[in-house]
Amino acid sequence: MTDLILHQYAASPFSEKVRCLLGYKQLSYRTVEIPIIMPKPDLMALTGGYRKTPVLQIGAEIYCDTALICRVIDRLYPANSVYPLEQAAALGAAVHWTDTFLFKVSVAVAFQPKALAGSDLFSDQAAAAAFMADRAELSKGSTELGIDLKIAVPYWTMHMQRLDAQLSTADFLGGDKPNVLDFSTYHCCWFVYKNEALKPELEQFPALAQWMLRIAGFGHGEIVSINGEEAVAIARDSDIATAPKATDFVDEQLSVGTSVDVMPIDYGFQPTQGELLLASTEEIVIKRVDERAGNVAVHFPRLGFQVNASQ
Ligand SMILES: N[C@@H](CCC(=O)N[C@@H](CS)C(=O)NCC(=O)O)C(=O)O
Repeated sequence: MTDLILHQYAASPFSEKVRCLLGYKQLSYRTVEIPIIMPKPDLMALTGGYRKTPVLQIGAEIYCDTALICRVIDRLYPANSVYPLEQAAALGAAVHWTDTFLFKVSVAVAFQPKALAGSDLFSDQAAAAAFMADRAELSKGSTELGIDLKIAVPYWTMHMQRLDAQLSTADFLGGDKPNVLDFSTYHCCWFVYKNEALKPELEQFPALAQWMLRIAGFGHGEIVSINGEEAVAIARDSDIATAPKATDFVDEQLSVGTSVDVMPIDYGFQPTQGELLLASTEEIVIKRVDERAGNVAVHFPRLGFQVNASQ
């Protein structure tokens, strides 16, 4: 059993990205099933504000956003790395596009009226209304999560055609082995084609369908489920492992020890406040003290986040 604890929920596409990577790496880990909508009190005790799904915990180290979570898993378990150095920049760009733009397109496609008709969540009117209100709050002040279905559908079809063409030449987007782009792309496809009303549309993309079976075949690894309170207690009983470091890049005006707010730049504008431990070109880490979780170090990827001195 590794020390990894994944805070996630079953229907979450970004959680599926990480679960599949953990399956590929054949790891055993713990999971906490977090609520699909706010409030998420145990998660907040750990992140201090960041509310998106999933979050990875290792003791008192809390990792936000799958862009960082997948790198951390790969760094700790480097066998069959999904970050081949010879493609580092190209993959970084492609994965960012996939996890932002393609994900937005997939949300529109997956939430189209014919897909919602058969959904358990949307057949319960009160649950559907609570979900819609929560997601409106999540995207407040942002246009990054919404795109009209009419605009989204041709984009989706175009990319599915390209994927099908590429995957007719190789088993994975990474060639004969998967790389991180396989996992990013998979969670968007999974989100759309796991819906019974949309599944038949996959038939027009046979190589893509075979690739989806290949990724699904990795499984999710070996999972032991714990509850949020247990996870918070693990954080409280652990020490922060990240040492403060004035690295080669610290944002102007900011230095180690500065009180900062860290927040996504796309949606989910709920800041996490803490004391800067590290701000490298790749990662931002802040220390915060929580009354339940004690001292925790909260990590964010640089890409997709902003750091501002607390007012
Ligand atoms: N850039 C983030 C995106 C995460 C994201 O948008 N996750 C969705 C669920 S798949 C979410 O947070 N939805 C709102 C929620 O779960 O409260 C990442 O890569 O982790």
